[in-house]
Amino acid sequence: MNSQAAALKPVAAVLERDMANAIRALAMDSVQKANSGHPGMPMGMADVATVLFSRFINIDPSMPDWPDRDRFVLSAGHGSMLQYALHYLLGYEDMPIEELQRFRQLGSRTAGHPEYGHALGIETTTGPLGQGISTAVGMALAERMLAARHGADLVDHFTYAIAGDGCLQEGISHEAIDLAGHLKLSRLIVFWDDNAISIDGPTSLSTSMDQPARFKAAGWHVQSVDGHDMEAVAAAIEAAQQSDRPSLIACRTVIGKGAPNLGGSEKTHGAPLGDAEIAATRENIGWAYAPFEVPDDILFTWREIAERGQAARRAWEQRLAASPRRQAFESAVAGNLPGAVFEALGAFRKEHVEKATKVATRKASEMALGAINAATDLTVGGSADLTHSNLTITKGMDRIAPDDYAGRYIHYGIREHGMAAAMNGIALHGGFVPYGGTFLCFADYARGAMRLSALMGQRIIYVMTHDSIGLGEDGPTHQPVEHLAMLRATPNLNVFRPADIIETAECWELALKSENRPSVLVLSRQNLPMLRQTDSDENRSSQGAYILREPPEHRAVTLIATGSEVEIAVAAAERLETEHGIAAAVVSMPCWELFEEQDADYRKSVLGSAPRIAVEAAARLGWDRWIGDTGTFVGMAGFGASAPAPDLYRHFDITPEAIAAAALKLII
Ligand SMILES: Cc1ncc(C[n+]2csc(CCOP(=O)(O)OP(=O)(O)O)c2C)c(N)n1
Ligand SMILES: [Mg+2]
Repeated sequence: MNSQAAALKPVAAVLERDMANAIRALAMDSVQKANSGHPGMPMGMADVATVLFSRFINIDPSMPDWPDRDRFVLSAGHGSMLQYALHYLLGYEDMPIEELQRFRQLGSRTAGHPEYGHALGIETTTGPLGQGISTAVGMALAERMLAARHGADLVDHFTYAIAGDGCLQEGISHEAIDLAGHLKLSRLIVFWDDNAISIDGPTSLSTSMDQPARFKAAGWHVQSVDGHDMEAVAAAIEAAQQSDRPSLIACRTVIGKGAPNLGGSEKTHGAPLGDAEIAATRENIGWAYAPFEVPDDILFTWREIAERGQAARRAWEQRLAASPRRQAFESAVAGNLPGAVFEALGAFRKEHVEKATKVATRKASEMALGAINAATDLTVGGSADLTHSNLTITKGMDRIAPDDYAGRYIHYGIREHGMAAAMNGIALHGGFVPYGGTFLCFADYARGAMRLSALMGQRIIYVMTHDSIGLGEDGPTHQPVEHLAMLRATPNLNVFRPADIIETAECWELALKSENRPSVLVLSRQNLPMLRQTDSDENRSSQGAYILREPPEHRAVTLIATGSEVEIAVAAAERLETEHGIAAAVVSMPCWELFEEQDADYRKSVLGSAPRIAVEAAARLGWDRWIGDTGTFVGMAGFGASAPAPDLYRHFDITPEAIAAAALKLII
C-alpha cells in the first residue's frame, strides 16, 4: 500500500542538495525573466519539497489524474515557481522549460499563482492565503470517505500541503484546522514554511501566536524541524505518516535561502533578486549552470521519481482491475449521477403539481433532496451548524465522525468559510457531489472559497436559506439585502432563487447537472404557494426565466420577480386585471445567469415590449439590466428590520398594492 511503500532509499545527500538547488535556480531565474513573482518561498522550501518528492510522494506525471495519487497543495500559492519547477523537473509533458521561461505571461501555463486546470497536476487553485490548506482538509476528508466506501485497496493516499505564515494567520485556517483535528484526518500532512517573514517584514510585527500549540490544541500531531536539514524533514514525514491524527511539520526555514545578501529578508518575498544577487547566489550554492539549464544527472534523478509514481499507479490499476468494486468506484470518481436521480425528480414534480403543495422553498429543497439522496449516494451533505434550519439532512444519512467516515452528512460546525473550502476539496478530490448549507446572509463569510469554486468550475451546491426580510424576526443582521447582487456578479456561478416547490426541484436538477459550475440555491424560510399551472415535463427553470402568467390580451406591463416575490407579483397582476382592466404578464426569473445564456429571441419573448417592473426583496443593483431605462424596481433600498415577515413586507412596500400602484404610474 502507498503508505508503507512511502520511504524510498534516499539518494546520495549531495545529489539531493543539488536537486533542491535546481528548484532554487529555476525559481530565481524565472522570476527574474518575468521581472515579477516570488523567489523567496520556493528557495526557502526547496529542501523540504525535494525530500517530500524524492522520497515520499506518489504521483505519476504521465497520468496526473489517477485517483489514488497523493495530493499536493501549494497553499502558499505565491510560491508558484516551486510548483512549476517541480513539474518541469518531474517531467510533466505540459511543463517544458519554455513554460518556465514564459512565467506569468499571457496564455502560459505558468500563471502568477497555481491555477487548477491551467497545467496538469495542479490539484487546486491557490493564492488567496489560507484557501489551500482549507481545501486540503476537504481532500483529506474525501480520501477517508472514499476509502470507507471502497476499501484501502483502492483508496489509500496522503494529502500534503505547504502553508506559509500567511496561510496560518488567515482566519479560515483556524476553521479548517479545527475541523481536521476533530475528524482525525490522519492522511493530511501540512508543512509550515516557518520563515518568520511576510511582506511587511518579520511576522513579529503582527503575531505572537504559538502555532504548534494552536495545532496541538486542535488535536494535531505536531513536529518542529530545521527545514534545511533533509534527514530531519524525512524523519518527520515518516512519523507524520504513522500518526492517527493530521500532522503539522513546522519547518524552520530561511526565506530566499541561498541568496547571500538577501536571504532571510522580506526583500526576497515578492521581487526578482536582481542580476548581481542571482550571480552571487549561483556562486554561493555552487550552481555553475546557465539560466534554465539543469544538468542531465540532476534532471535524470528527478525524473526517476516519476518512475516510482508510475509503478505505484500500475500496481493500483491491477488492484482496481481485480476489484469487485471497480464499476462502482469508477462511476463515483467520474461523478456520474444515475438517471434514477432525474427520474425521481420528475416524479416529484408531477406529484407536487397535482397536490399544489405549499411549503417554504427550504422545505421544498429538503423534500427534493429526499428524492435525490435516495437515488444516489454520491451526494454528501452538510451544514455550518444550521442543519435543521437549512433542512439539508435527509432520512438515512449517517453523520461523518472521527474514525467513522462511512456516512454522508458532515457537521461542518460554525465555519462557513471552512465548509466552502472543504467542499472545494471534496469536489476536487472526486467521488462525491458536495452540498452544504448556511443562511444566505453568511455567504459573506464563505465568499473567499465560493469565489474559488466558481473560478475552478467545481460542481458544488450551496444551500442558502433565510433569503430575505421574509425570515422575519431575526432582523437586519440576518436579512440578506446585497448578497444576491454579490453572488450574481460572480462569474461562472449559477444563482437560483426558486419561487415554489416545482421550481425548487427544477433548480436542484440544474445544479446537479452543472458539472463545471457551482450553484447557489437561495431559499425562503416562509411558506410559498405552488404557482406552476401545468405539469410540463419540461424543466422551465432551465431557461433562467419564463412567462408564468400571460394575460389574454396584449400585455400592458410585465412584472418580473424571483423566489418569494413571484407570489406577490402574481397577486399584483390579478389586482391590475380585475380592478383596473390592465393586462399584466408575470415572469418568474429563478436564474439570471441561465436567462442570459438564452438567445435574444427567447429573451425578447419573455421580457416583452411593455414597460417592466422588477420585484425582489433585495437590493436593486443589477435589475436595471432587465427593466431598462423606463422600468421600475420594487424591493429593498436599505437594510431590513426585526418584525414578523408580513409586517416587514408591508413596511417596505413590497406588496401587490405597491406593485399595482407602480404599474399604474408607469403606464398612465
Ligand atoms: C487572502 C490574502 N491576503 C493577502 C494576500 C497578499 N499576500 C501574498 S503573500 C503575502 C504574505 C504571505 O506571507 P508568508 O505566507 O509568510 O509568505 P512568505 O513571505 O514567507 O513567502 C500576502 C500578504 C494574499 N495573497 N491573500
Ligand atoms: Mg513567511
